Amino acid sequence: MINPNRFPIYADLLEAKKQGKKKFFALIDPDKLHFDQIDQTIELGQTAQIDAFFIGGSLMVNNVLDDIIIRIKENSTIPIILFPGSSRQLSYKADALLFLSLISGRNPELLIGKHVETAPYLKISPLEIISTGYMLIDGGVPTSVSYMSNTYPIPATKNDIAVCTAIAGELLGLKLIYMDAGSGARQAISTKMINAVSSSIDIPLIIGGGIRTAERAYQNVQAGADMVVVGNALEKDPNLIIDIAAAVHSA
Ligand code: 1GP
Repeated sequence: MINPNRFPIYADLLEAKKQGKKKFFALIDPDKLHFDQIDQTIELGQTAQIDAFFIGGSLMVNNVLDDIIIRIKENSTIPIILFPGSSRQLSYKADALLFLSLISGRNPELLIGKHVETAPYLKISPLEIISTGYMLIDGGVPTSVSYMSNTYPIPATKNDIAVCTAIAGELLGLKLIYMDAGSGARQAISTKMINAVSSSIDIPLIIGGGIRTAERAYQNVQAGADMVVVGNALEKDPNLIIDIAAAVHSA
């Protein structure tokens, strides 16, 4: 039983899954979004009542993580979840952090090494820590995550490998599975793979990477995704937030 006082965001995700309510998260990559675009994205996110802002990126060369979080907090009530591309992307000002274990890869640093380094900081942090099995799926182009993590993604048609990897993550006690084709993927994850994985696990499933339209987001939640993440497409057209949120919430 999850304590909702200690894990309010995760408890809400579990409750939503139980009730069949789907969630939409907008990803903000501080390196890509210009500061003048941020205000518009926050406003649209608030209007569309998105379920959270994810913040993270592969590099994060701009030192603006705290500034962006403060800006969101000042102008919206949407929860902020860190989706860190590295162990340096930590801010105590956010609400929660996905403690990612790259279970599709075989790089020990990203399975446990970095976790050991950051554990003492996370233990004393006010952040809600949500352990997450992160699975990269081949999206048709080499992605930043694949290069930076020095791992191969799971081939796009190997549903059985994806299923077994997700089950292993669940049995290890991870609280979420996040299947990601990588930011800017040419092909989003197939609805067949989403369906196969979602029907094999009981923990919530997040899908991201290469989702560019409300239709695609809708198909993903219909196929079994509990949550959908979109980043790239919103950088090009922030107004998409409204359509995608409506599509996901209608499912
Ligand atoms: C990437 O899943 C996220 O890690 C979002 O991908 O930027 O392609 O929407 P996009």
